[in-house]
Amino acid sequence: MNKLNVLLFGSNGLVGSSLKNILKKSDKVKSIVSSSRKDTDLFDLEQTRKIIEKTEPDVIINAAAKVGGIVANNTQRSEFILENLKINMNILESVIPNPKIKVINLGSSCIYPLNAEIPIKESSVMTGILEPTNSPYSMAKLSAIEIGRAITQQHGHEIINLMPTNLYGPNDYFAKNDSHVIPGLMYRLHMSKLQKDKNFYIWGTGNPLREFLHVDDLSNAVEFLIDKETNEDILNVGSGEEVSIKELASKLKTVIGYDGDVLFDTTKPDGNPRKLIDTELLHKLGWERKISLDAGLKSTYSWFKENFKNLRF
Ligand code: GFB
Repeated sequence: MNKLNVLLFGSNGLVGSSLKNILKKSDKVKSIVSSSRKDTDLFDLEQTRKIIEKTEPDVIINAAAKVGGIVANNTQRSEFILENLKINMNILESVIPNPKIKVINLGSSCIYPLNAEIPIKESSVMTGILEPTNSPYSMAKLSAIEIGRAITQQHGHEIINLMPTNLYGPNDYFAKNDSHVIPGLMYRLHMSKLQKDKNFYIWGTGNPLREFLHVDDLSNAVEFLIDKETNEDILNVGSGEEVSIKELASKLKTVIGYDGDVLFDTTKPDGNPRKLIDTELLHKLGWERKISLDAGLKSTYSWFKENFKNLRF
C-alpha cells in the first residue's frame, strides 16, 4: 500500500486538532502538512493555490470553516455564508488542475431540509427548504457539494463530502454566546457552579432533539475513508442517538456538579426541532463510532478544566 501525503486545512480548530492527532498515528499516512490561517489565507485564491502546488498532496482534508452555534449563525449571517463560500471555492478551484488529489470536505448535517424524513438520508440533500437560523451557513456548505460535483463530472476528481452531526470535544470554542450547545452549556454551567448561582437558564424550550458525536469519532471516520474507494460523494457521520436539550443539560449538570435549578430562556431560538441523520452508508463501509455521549462529556469536561487558563472566551 502506498502511504499518503495529506494536506490538512483548518488544522487548529475542533476538527483539525483532533484530525492531526489521529492521522499522526495512522499507518496509511506518510506525511501531514497542517495548514491554518497563520500560514495561508484561504480567502485568497493565489495563496490557496500556492500551498497546494508546494505540498503536492495525495489527499486534501478541508476542515477549515467559520463555525458557531445557533446564535452566531443567526446573527452573523453574512459572514457565515461569505467566508465559508470563499474558503470552499478557493480550495476546490485550486484542485482542478490535479484530478489525482482526493478531497475530503467537511460539511454539516444542517445542509438537509427542515422537513426531511428522519433519520435523514444523504439522498434528501437539496429536496426542500432549509432551517432558517443557519440557512446562510448551510447554503455555503451545499454550494461546496455542487462545486465538487461539477469538478468531479468535468475533470474526474474524487471528492467526498462528509456530513457530521453536532460535534463536540477538546479544543472546541467554549464561550457564553457564540458556541455550540455542549461547549456553551459547559462554560456557562461551570461559571454558574463557581458563582453558586441559584438558577441556570438554558436557551429555548429544551425540547429540540440533537445527535452528538465526539470529534475523535469523526476523525476516525476521515482516517477510515482516506484510502477507501466509494461511489458516494456525500456520507453522513453520526452517533445514531438523540437526546433532548433538556436531557443534555441534566447530564452536563451532573458531570460538572452544578446543583442549582435549570430554567428556560425562551427568548432564545430553538432552531431545528429534530435532525437525526442516517449513518447506514458509512456503517456499511465499515466505520463504527466508539465514544458514548456520557464518556465523551466527562472527558471533555476534564480537558476543559485542565485547559481553562489557556482558553479564550
Ligand atoms: O448547538 P447549537 O448552538 O446549534 O444549539 P444547532 C442546539 C440547541 O441547544 C438549540 C439550545 O435548540 C439551542 O437553543 N441551547 C440551550 C443552547 N442552551 C444553549 C447554550 O448555552 N448555547 C447554545 N449554543 N445552544 C447548529 C448550527 O445548529 O448545528 C451550525 O447553527 C451547525 O451551523 C451545527 O450546523 C451542527 O444544533 O441548532
